[in-house]
Amino acid sequence: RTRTFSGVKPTGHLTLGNYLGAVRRWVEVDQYASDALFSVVDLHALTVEHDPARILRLSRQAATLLLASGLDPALCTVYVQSHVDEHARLSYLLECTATDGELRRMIQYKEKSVRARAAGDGVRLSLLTYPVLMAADILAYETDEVPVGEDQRQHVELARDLAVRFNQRYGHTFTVPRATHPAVAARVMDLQDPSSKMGKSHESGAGIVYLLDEPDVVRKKVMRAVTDSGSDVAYDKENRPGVANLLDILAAATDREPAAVAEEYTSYGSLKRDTADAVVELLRPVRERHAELAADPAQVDKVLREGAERARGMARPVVDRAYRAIGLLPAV
Ligand code: AQP
Repeated sequence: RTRTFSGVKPTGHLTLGNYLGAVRRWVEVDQYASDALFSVVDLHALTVEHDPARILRLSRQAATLLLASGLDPALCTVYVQSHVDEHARLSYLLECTATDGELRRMIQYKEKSVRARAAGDGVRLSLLTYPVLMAADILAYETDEVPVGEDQRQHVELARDLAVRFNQRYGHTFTVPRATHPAVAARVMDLQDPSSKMGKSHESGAGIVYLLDEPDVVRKKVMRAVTDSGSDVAYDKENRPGVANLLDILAAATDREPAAVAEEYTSYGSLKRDTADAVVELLRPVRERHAELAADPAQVDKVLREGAERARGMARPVVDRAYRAIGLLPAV
């Protein structure tokens, strides 16, 4: 069976981008079709200025939302990254495999380091090394497939490069993974700024639909989405990014093709109304289930405890093997 790994960072409330780009496929496809692990990757949330109490709250909320979205612990492994030491152990070996040049080339590093400097904060070293930790997340489980949004393509590419390099230098140790992306809505854009990704840690709350937004808030955000000049509806990502984003969202929410959806509309108003309705309906069961699960945190804790135990059992032999391969004296 194919092994699948993916994760979500508790840097903010989960968004429609996270859901359409990643979580929905984990729920509908990956947990059935593969041997899958899904993680709240909390160590990755420490790479920029953070508030400890907030990260703690958001980690619990993200785990609860993954279950509310439909991940079933009887089918897949759901856990928190920091509960499994193997990620950090392996990350160091991979730091000894990567070069600083290849990490400085990462687009996210370039963007976020500029932001951190502009805010007068130092750039944390972990912001540079974060893709290496992500490679460790993936390689520790002999992962074949990494279902992610388009924005993570470059990081999974690095994980592949490191796996190949390590195997060549020290003998076959890691499975070489590959990224998979959804056919539609692999990159959901900010409703207020269709040139930038809808990211949960971004400032513009008005352009971001959160999974836990009330229906009237979702409607307001979609109805106020920035559209392009012109008024006819056409699917043209380059010249009409705002409308194309709405078409992507509506198509993904209703399992259709964006270009076919475009043909059904002649005005932006009705496109926005239908998109808003589709998103409200898509998120309704997630919000309802979240409310139930949030009332029973002990149940979520149990899932995470058992998930971490299973994950540890899978990662430990792989990481031990890597320690031996790289030349470290085994502890007896
Ligand atoms: N806008 C998006 N469209 C499609 N997929 C997306 N993903 C994130 N945003 C979109 C995918 O969701 C999974 C988890 O994402 P994440 O937690 O790594 O990133 P984020 O929500 O983008 O969080 P941040 O903190 O705001 O990060 P940056 O600064 O990186 O944007 C991933 O599979 C991701 O591809």
